Amino acid sequence: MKKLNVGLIGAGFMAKAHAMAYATMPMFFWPAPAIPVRKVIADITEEGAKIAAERFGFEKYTSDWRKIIEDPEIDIVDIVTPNDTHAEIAIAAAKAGKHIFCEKPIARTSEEAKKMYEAVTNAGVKNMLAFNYRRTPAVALAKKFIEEGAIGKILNFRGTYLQDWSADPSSPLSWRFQKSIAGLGTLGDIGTHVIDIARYLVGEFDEVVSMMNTYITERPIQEGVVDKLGTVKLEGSVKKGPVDVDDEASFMIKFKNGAVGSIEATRNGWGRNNFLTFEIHGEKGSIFFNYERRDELQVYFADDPVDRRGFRTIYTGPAHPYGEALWPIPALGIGYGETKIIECHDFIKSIIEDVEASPNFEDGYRISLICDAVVKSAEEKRWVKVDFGK
Ligand code: SOE
Repeated sequence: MKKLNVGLIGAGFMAKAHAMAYATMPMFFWPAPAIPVRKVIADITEEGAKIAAERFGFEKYTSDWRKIIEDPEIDIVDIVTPNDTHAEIAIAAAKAGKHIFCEKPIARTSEEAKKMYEAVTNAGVKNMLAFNYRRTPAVALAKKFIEEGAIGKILNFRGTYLQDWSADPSSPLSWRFQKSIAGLGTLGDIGTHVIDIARYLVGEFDEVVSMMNTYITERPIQEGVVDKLGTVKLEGSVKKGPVDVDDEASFMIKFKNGAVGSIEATRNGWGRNNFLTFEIHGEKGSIFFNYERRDELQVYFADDPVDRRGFRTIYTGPAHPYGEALWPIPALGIGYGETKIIECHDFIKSIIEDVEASPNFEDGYRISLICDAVVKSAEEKRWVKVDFGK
């Protein structure tokens, strides 16, 4: 069976998720499109990279990501570093002819995203962005129902992504709160996941009107760069630094196909953990999904007999998208790991079959342009058309 050598750049939370997916993908999807080989991992320090190689099962390690780009053995460069490094690494990898898998959001700005999109297009390499939630079987099932016309023409999409890990002011000033590294705050970090799902299920955006808020304007400065996602609290007389990104973004949407919708994203919503939800109303029914109950898709079909109409819950399993590769009984449990395994499978399949991966850098660039419109609307307090011609 064909093998593809992976160079993973970064060694944090996402490195764990991606390494696990490379290791286990062929155990789920068999025959696998190809076997990913965990060849080299890069971290900032030699010691960190050595530990990461041992922990995540990589054959080699380096503290210089450029060595991975220059390595003729490497087929796939996988970028799991903070947002400020995505463009430089991806453009170098494209020039070296590597296929690229990159964590979301694509970059800090649409200008960087455009350069990345142009680089992969010029190089003709496969590229994919890790908007993994669309790979949840229940979300793919929603897509199937919509495409089959089961809920008719879509009228309205209501999406949320609510977390609470930054609601506490003593959560440190990690890179996610700094514009120079992250680009955007909540909008870029998790709002983009819902934008990806809305584009996947409903279609392209046309106009937005938005509000953006920063509730906690300074946070305690932490030592080191590792983002602990609210698990660490720095209290007392710790020095503080400014937060220059959004904590919350809420916006309404007009889609190009005439549907309307709204998205709310916050990392300051106490009690909400990974509350990524959508409710879609169509002319013939409705669909509801909540990632915190990700084995379930709720559907309502208006052509059911009147005396038995109501939302019903479908537990995803072998009969549903990706089901044969996963677990043999519905509700045995889909997790974050499974979404990453499916994502890894779909990317490797796109390389082997020589077809475009999805969502790719073009999608990432378009999502960046949508974010530009959301930011502009919040600043100018008016509806803004997304400028896809930029
Ligand atoms: C933090 O908000 C975060 O880790 C995001 O960056 C991920 O994309 C999301 O899946 C989980 O939460």
